[in-house]
Amino acid sequence: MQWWLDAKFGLFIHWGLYALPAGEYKGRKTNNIAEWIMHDFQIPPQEYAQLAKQFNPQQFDAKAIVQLAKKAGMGYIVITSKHHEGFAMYDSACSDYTIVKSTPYGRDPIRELAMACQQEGIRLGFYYSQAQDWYDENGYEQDADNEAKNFRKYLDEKCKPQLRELLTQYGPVALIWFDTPLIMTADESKELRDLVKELQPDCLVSGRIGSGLGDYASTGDNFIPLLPTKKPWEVPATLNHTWGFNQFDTAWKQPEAVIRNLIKIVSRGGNYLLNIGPDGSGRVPEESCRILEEVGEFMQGNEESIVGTKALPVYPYDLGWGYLTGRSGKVYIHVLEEKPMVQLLNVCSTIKKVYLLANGEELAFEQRETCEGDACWNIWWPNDDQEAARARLGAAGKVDMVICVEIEEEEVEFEPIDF
Ligand code: JFZ
Repeated sequence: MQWWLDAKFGLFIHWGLYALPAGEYKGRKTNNIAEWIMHDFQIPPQEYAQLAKQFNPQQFDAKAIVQLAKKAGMGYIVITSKHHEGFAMYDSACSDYTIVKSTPYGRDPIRELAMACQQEGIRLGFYYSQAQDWYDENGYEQDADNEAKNFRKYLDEKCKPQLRELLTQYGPVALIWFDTPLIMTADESKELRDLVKELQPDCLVSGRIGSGLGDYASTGDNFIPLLPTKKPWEVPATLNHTWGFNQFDTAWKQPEAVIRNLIKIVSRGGNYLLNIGPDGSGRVPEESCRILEEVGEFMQGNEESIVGTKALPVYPYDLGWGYLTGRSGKVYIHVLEEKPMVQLLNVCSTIKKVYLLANGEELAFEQRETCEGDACWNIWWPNDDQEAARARLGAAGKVDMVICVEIEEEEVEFEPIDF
């Protein structure tokens, strides 16, 4: 799974029939995430299924989405192949409830995305709601009477056959993003994991397969672990509140907040899986595009400090003004605030060279002991003028000024605090 560890940044796509009501059904607005509208308003399956007749997302442009992800510096894409609503967003032979068979659109957007990803050299994974299926009478539903269902039948007749399709019809699949296992047993989760690995041994399995059987863990939306974890982890996150498109949700995160999150997550060794929700016409909300484009401007000059980095040993201080990332022989100091100069205490590695990552400008440095006898790095901006240095970095320095410190040693070493 080295590719996944190196990628650090991915694009999540939540897209399904829920993009049509987009947060409002029969005059009623939902307060919850838009892809839950069928459950939240208890819309009967046959009624909800009528949405398919209006689904004709002519604006969906797989190539443009892949390019958006690439420009933002993302290394993989994960798209909903079937969310809890039960509707297959791909050409599935084992159900009639699919975008190809039951909509006027009649095309397979996932095939188009898979082809675009292959052309652009970006990995593609599929979200698949393995336990919840609100359309299938034997699929689980949160807060419903699940014990009465014949889940075995659903597993054998829908879930496993559909997974088999996804893993045999679209070329190499990077990962299956399972979700909300609810009361699935460990054996059932294991059965799905085994099926994935049998069909594509290199395909990763997300943590929400249940019973700790994932190759990595997913946290809750924007929950970032404070301390190192046993398993690799990823933070799935939205750009506003909802995953699926909600016409009323305008609480967009600022690009600066997204960039800060990315750095914080990567500095702690995690991945950031950032979501877009195309609307009912297939269009990606303009705000989402704008945010991702700005993240791309940061990544343009600073990608080396994000992609392919690994978590450093835990630095003993909370810097407040920034974060550290690194790779063999290099430490990247991410400076997010105004600072006359940059000082790091308790770092003992030997400096070779210090420069601004995005333009290569060298910075003066000093390696010494403080009056207290602590190892210390001091680094100065050219002419002691951070603002002028920031201006020379252009868009790459707007939020974060990344200082690259080349060191003699492979691994940076921090002195523990001993007082
Ligand atoms: C789930 C889905 O129900 C939701 O629609 C969306 O697909 C999201 C990515 O995943 O919601 C969850 C599931 C688990 C947590 C948070 C949201 N969690 O563990 O904190």
